[in-house]
Amino acid sequence: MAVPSSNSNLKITEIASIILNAVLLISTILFTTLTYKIHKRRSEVEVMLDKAKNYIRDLSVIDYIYQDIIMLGPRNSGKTSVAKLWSEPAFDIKDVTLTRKWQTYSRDILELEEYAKEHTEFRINIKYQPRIRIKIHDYPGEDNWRTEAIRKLPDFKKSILLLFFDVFADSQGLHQVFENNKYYSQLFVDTLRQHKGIGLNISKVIVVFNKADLLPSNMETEQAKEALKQLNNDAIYRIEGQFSGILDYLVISALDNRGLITLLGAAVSPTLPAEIKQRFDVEISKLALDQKSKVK
Ligand SMILES: Nc1nc2c(ncn2[C@@H]2O[C@H](COP(=O)(O)OP(=O)(O)OP(=O)(O)O)[C@@H](O)[C@H]2O)c(=O)[nH]1
Ligand SMILES: [Mg+2]
Repeated sequence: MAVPSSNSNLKITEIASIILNAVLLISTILFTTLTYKIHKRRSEVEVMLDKAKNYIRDLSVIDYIYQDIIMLGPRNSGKTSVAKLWSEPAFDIKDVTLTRKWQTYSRDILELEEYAKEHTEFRINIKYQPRIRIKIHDYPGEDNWRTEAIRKLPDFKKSILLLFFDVFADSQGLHQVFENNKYYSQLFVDTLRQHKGIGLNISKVIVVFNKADLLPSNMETEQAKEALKQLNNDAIYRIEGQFSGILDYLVISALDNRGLITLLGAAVSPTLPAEIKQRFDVEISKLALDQKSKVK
């Protein structure tokens, strides 16, 4: 029987040891190369991240603040004229045509000073540029559109309702416009009451007496406001019954721009976050003053 010699056993052990050493050496080389590459890649990623952070720090994110403004009122009361002037200041209201179906107009009205806030996850200070954007919903002044507008009210959060009244005056003085009373009828109030929860969505209601340019030139705004409330007392009584507490009155003119900025301010300011509201009020008062000085 052949017995393996101790010599050949030694050879096998030597070969195994060489192979093991070679494997160990290759593994070490691979491990070192890989560690080096990972480290290098990590440094590259860190540099890239730093660059990205710096880039983000220099950026200014637009912080849109949206406000829905819903315009109601009888035909001819000037809703579209005001909506157009707010969205295209150079618009000539003589070119306005009767509104046939519900329309919307959007516009960024004011950009306020930048502020910085830390991103909680990335721990970077990000600059925000608050920009106020209005969306005006203009409805034709007919009863079926009034009903449709009320039905849609719950779709908007914190909306502002502008209730337009038509105004007519001539050399004989102010006259009653019956369409106002007809539009803001008992049915108007009943339709509002049918939609429970509407009150929660409406932040402010402004009665807008438009066409102030037709009023006697010696009539003060406050005097005109009281006279117009008196002249439309049935409609006003119904509106007060529904919205007292969140109701305001403004006398404006789309023809000579009187009160247009003040109305815009009154429509946007109530829903703004406190820190933005203060800055907005200051800016809008400046613009309103500027406009007042330009009224013919
Ligand atoms: N004098 C005067 N006329 C105005 C004023 N505002 C609007 N008008 C005129 O009144 C008419 C009706 O204006 P619109 O803006 O179309 O009224 P509206 O409420 O949108 O009417 P509908 O779309 O029919 O519901 C137009 O001839 C306007 O030029 C204003 O302040 N003064
Ligand atoms: Mg219109």
